[in-house]
Amino acid sequence: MQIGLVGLPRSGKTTFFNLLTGANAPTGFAATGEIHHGSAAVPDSRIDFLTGLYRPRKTVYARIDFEDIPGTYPQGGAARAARLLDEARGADALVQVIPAFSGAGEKGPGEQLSPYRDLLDFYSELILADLDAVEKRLERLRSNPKGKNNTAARIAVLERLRETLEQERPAAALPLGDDERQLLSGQIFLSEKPLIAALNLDEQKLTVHDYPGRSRVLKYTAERGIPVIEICARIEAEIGELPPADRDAFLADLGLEESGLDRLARTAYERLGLISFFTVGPDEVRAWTIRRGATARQAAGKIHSDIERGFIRAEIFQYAALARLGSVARVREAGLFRLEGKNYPVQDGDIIDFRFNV
Ligand SMILES: Nc1nc2c(ncn2[C@@H]2O[C@H](COP(=O)(O)OP(=O)(O)O)[C@@H](O)[C@H]2O)c(=O)[nH]1
Ligand SMILES: [Mg+2]
Repeated sequence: MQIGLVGLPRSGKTTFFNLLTGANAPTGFAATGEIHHGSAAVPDSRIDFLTGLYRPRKTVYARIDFEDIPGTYPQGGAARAARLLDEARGADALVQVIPAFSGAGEKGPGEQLSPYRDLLDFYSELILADLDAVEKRLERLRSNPKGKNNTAARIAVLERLRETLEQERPAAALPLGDDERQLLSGQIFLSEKPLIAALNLDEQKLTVHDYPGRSRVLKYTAERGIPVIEICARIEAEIGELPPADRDAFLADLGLEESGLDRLARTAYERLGLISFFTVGPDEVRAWTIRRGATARQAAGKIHSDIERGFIRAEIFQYAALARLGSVARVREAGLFRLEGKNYPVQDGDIIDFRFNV
């Protein structure tokens, strides 16, 4: 999974990126305007438990790749903004980091801190960048009508998209069929990517869960299905540098039970409809990420195409049963091992042993 961190300059993207990935990229005035790439293991206490139980040679957590994309102020020019946003086209989800900490006020000349307006502005920016992309494609098709097959059909789909975007509605509001997608050569638009809003709060505000315009932000995001998380990037990054034993107490002081990475990972999995299944053994305990509803055979394909092709059946038990009963032998005694066929929809927390021949 890849997540793009986006938003205004000095909103705390790089600070958050450092917190998520353990990187040490320059922030504030030291920033160079470069894009940063990094990744993080998805925290999962179930994997910790399984590692304690199986004592494998290797433990592999699921991973999220992060891309920290520098922002521009609106007055920085639409072209530069669009070019930077272009970098986000490969991401599975976007996280808009919204500054809501005091001192974040000096953004543009004479501008006040307004998380709500930032949210709106950014949403329009995504739509405008898409509109720009659609218009460029239309132009190309029209100037070279013989260049590709189905030119008329391509133009028709793009025209519908343009109409939607011109009404300031996101591309996500125009559901496209598979053949229409194909006409667009599978292009995914920014305004149809899942968006998560990360409000970057002051330490004090995090404890009281407040910032200017909070109720409007919550109403707007709820209406559009945009999940919201609250972070305090700077303080959380500082806590992340403490010895692990001390971190929990400091997080608890801020009213946080989970780290910023925990909260973002959980929110992204939910928003993207992702679940985890596990494979276990003396060699390796490992978490795998699949879409909710994926079948046992598709899950096998995640591990290796040979296992998918030669799939016979899957031997499955639930993590929750193992955690409750304490040993695999007791899970077996309790009759909680199941054999499932290729169409079984894998559940979050399934521990799976695939039987296959090649
Ligand atoms: N008070 C406070 N300052 C923060 C917070 N997060 C970031 N900052 C500061 O805001 C400035 C811009 O942060 P940076 O991560 O470089 O923002 P970016 O331009 O979006 O990458 C830096 O000086 C940070 O130290 C926060 O949660 N609270
Ligand atoms: Mg930065």
